[in-house]
Amino acid sequence: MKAVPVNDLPVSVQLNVPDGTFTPCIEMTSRKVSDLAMMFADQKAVEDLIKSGDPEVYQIRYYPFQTKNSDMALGVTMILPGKVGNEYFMTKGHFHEADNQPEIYHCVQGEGVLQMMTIDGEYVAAPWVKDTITHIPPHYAHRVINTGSVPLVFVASFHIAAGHVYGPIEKKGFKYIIVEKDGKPQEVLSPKWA
Ligand code: M6P
Ligand code: ZN
Repeated sequence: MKAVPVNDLPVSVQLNVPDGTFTPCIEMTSRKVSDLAMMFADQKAVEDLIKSGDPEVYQIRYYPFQTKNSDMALGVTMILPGKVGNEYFMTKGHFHEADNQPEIYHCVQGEGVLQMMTIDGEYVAAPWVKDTITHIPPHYAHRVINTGSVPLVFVASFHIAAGHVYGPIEKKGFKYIIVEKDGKPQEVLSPKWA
């Protein structure tokens, strides 16, 4: 993430819910299937999608509210509807680097699942609809999955000092994956945990 401008004055941004954009915005990151290739169970489907144009899976917009002595940040993520094989589009998912750092996620559009899991595999899945707000305590990795047919948009509030750790999720993923079965989302044990 970019170097953070220090600003001790109040800041407001204006969110456009349908596409998850807001103004002004400091940084936008786009993640494609190739950026989270190792996260999906069906590696053949990953390869085929990359060959056929490597579609975008989600966009993150970021605003760090860095003052002289505080470090709140805003992240708005828009996950497109879609699947890799039969597994729904999702964020990479991460732990926080600092072990005293929680986060609040607010789903403002769409439907899906917020998966949370400790490093020991203690797993909690929160079903998400518009305006579900979830507190993610310290030590829980977090990933959002879009199981609906419109972009899922969620607002995240966290401290910049929380940091992101992706390694354990890249290696082992979450205990369960969410796949479409008979037209509906279903939670099944991840092959990496079987
Ligand atoms: C939220 C916040 C960000 C995070 C983003 C996408 O906006 O938690 O810190 O980067 O979601 O999640 P990930 O980094 O796991 O792809
Ligand atoms: Zn986080």
